[in-house]
Amino acid sequence: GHKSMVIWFTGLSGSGKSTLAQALERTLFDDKKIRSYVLDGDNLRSGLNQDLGFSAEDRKENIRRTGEMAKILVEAGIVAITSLISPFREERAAVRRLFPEGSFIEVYVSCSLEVCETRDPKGLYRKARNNELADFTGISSPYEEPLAPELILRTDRLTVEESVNQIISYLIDHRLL
Ligand code: GGZ
Repeated sequence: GHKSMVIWFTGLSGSGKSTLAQALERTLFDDKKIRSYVLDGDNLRSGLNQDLGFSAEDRKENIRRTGEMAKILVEAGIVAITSLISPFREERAAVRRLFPEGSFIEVYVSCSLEVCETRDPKGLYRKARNNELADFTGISSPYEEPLAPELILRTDRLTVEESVNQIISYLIDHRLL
C-alpha cells in the first residue's frame, strides 16, 4: 500500500513541472496502480481560479486554494500532484502545515532562467522581455527558491525519466510507496 501524500512541484515557468507531473501520474498508475490527480496551475486558472491574475496577492490565493484542493484529494485517498510556480516560501510553508508530517513532498524543479528562457514553449519570456507581459516570474516578479525541499530535480541536466525515477526512489526510501 501507499501513504496519502501531496507531491508539490515548484519552479519557474518552463522548468518542466507540468511534464514531470504528468509523467509521474502515469508511472504511479502503470507501475504501482496508484491513483493520483494533477492540479496544474495553468489549467486551474481557466476554471476554478479564473478570477485570479498574477499579482502577489492573487498568486498567494492561487497557492492557498490549490493547497486546499490537494487536501480534499488526499482525504479522498488520492495522491495529489501539484504543478504551480508557487513562487513564495511563506505560502508554500502554509500549505505544508495543512498536511501531516512527512506527507507534503516539496519538489524543487530547478532549471536555470537561461534554459527556461531558451525553451520558452509559449513565447511568454519573449513577451515579458519586450514589456508585453507584466509581472512575469523570473523577469519582473520574484521566485523564492525552496531552502529545504524534500527533493531537488535539476531538469536542465536530467531527462524526464531520470527525474521521475528520482521521485519514485525518494518515495520508496521514505516508506511512502
Ligand atoms: C508567470 C505566467 C504569467 C506570469 C501567464 N508569470 O509555463 P506556463 O505559462 O504554461 O505556466 C505558467 C502559468 C503560471 O501559473 P501558476 O498558477 O503556476 O503561477 S503561480 O503559482 O505563480 O500563481 C505560465 C503562465 O501561467 N503565465 N502569465 N505573469 N507565469
